[in-house]
Amino acid sequence: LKMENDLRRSLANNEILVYFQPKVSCPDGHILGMEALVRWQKNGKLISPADFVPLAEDVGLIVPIGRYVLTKSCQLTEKWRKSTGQNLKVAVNVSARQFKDDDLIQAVEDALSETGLPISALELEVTESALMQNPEATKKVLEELRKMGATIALDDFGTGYSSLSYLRFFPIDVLKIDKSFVDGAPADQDANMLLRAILAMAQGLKLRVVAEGVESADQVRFLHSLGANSIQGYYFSRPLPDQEMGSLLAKKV
Ligand code: G
Ligand code: G
Ligand code: NA
Ligand code: MN
Repeated sequence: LKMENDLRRSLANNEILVYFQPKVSCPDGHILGMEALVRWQKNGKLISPADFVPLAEDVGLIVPIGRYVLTKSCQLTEKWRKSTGQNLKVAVNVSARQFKDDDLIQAVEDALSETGLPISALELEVTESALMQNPEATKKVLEELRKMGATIALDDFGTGYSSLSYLRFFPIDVLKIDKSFVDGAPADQDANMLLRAILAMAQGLKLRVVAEGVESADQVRFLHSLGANSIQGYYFSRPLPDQEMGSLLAKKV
């Protein structure tokens, strides 16, 4: 309860921060865009989303926090698009609770009109388990967002328990291959075989792919050899505060 009350005050106290992790082209490392990753700066200490997003979801605070992250992400990305002249995209994570309790379409429209970001630059990342909490209703919202011009990415792909038929049921543009599949590559033959199968399936279904958790040059080479064209991970960059993300863009793009 103490943590819930602290979290309740965190937005008003400017303690909710948005970090950004670059998504880069494989193998050359050209920055294509970034994923927004929320942080809670509580008494000077950074708390990772794994340690407060589940609580925020349970008590409904993920709705105002999610709106804040969305608006901040659109605002900064529009600034970086202007300063670099590059067609950068931003990916924002969305929880099941936001589909249920918030008018997500209105939230997106508000964020875009407030910031001027074109909707073609906005990607929404949804996990398989979030999709499965209310498949029919979630599908309708995603179809509407996609019709408006947003991109839909399936996060943590391969870690859920649902059948692959949902890849056709939901309007999905991008698969984010979970870090657990990338971890073993290229030393572990089983990991390599799974990555190869996922990439072949994605190509067959005409889905774009982002490999997550890429930490080594060997992994970059291997993913490139399998036809992966976009990667995210510590090898290129950790999630960065917005000023550092801005500096990186100024240097690299
Ligand atoms: O940044 P980090 O790797 O610690 O993120 C851990 C988890 O928290 C990831 O699964 C990510 O999807 C989730 N997460 C990060 N930022 C957000 C956010 O803004 N909203 C929601 N709903 N989840 C987030
Ligand atoms: O949304 P998702 O659950 O995929 O969140 C990505 C999480 O993975 C974030 O917490 C981010 O900090 C973390 N992450 C991103 N790249 C790497 C990486 O290369 N290695 C490790 N260990 N974690 C990573
Ligand atoms: Na994510
Ligand atoms: Mn992920």
